Amino acid sequence: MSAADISSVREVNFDGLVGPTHNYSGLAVGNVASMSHGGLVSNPKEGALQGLLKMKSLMDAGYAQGVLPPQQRPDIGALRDLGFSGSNGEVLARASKEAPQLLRAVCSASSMWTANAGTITPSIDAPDSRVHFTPANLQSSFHRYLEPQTTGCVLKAIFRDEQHFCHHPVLPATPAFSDEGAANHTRLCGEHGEPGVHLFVYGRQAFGDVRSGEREPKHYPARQTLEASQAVARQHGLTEAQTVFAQQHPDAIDAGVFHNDVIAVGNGPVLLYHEMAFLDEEGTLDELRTKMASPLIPVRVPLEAVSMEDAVASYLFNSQLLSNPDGTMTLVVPGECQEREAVWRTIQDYLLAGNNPISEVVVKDVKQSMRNGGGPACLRLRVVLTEAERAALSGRVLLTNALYTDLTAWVERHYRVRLAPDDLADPQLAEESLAALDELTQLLKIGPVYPFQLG
Ligand code: SUG
Repeated sequence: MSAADISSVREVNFDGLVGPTHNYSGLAVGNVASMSHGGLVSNPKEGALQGLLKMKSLMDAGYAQGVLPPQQRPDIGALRDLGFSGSNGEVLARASKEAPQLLRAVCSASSMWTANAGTITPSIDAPDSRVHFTPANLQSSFHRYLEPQTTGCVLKAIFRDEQHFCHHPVLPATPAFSDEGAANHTRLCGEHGEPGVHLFVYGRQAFGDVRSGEREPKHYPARQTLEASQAVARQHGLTEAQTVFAQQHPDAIDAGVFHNDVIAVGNGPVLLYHEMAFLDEEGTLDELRTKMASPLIPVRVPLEAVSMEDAVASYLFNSQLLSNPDGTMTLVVPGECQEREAVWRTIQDYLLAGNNPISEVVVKDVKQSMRNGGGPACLRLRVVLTEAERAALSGRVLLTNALYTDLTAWVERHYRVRLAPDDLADPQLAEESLAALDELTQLLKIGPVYPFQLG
């Protein structure tokens, strides 16, 4: 890669649009917010507009911002696969009566959390100098297991140019290869255009002897396996020198940290993490330091400053850490961080006042998503791209003022302001949703990606 190419490299945050069926169904075991808000009435329109406002304000601040469409929900095809038959209305009515938990699952708008869409390796780190993609199988829960097929179609529609982009198959959807994507993957480097080291964090090991010192959570599931992370790294051609595999602390998982991105966030050389993030904290940092070409800047938040309860409730570590041209960093935190005194104090007195590149904190209201356990960092998939790769994108997916205006008007036209669990069986909701998505694919110019469009 030429020097010009390297300096043109930018991180693009692709945020997931909140879908028209966004609701609170309490579907995610081990995710405290989802479990405690199940049954609440949601406001899909407000959720989508909150997400769009976050995207717009980051675009206005000069960060590269992309957008990914939601999925086709309700997934009536999934209900048919499970034996429900008849017209769409009959399928929905029967599922609502006989298996309401299945109906709730096929209506989930969980694809908004694009940090779980897949794992991406930038071309700078790949042996063939292409950007590599693996959609996550999300096999730990039924509602999320329904996502990877359409995710793969969407990624292939946008990153279509084979000269620049390479797509890998989803890992086998079985517990041994349980994969939740970029939420458990952090690339650390100097500048974005310099070679990176890939930190893969897993919750359990599926095969072989458990490594000495390893433990597993007792209450909540570990969603990422070592074997899944290793397979993704292999698919992308990453070598041992470019990878670090670290076990997540099992006590953190039991406290509600269902992904690493609920307790750590990294960008460039900075790794902001809670002391309970890794089972072997020192070993993980040492290995990163040895393998990275630039010095690692660890920013450790101790338990005495932020309790696990505060970390999980505030989502401080699910913030977006964004690089600025002058070498400083901006932390985009959810509004909930202001509601917890210890967290807000830590941000002011420790993060902002500390000896680290974080120089600004920006607060965003993404409450509709937060009530389901999705903060600012869950809502985005980071893709590091050169200028040539950005130019090779298909579709109208990089946010501009015009696209923001179009998407906001689209949400205003199609979305409901109130969705209670009982509304999910309404066949009208399914029709509204399809009409909205059909229009969206035209607006984004990505061609057909949904089952109802592909036939
Ligand atoms: O998989 N919540 C999602 C939240 C994912 C957040 N992503 C990251 N941390 N990267 C999950 O637990 C809740 C759906 C419901 O209960 O209706 C849900 O799926």
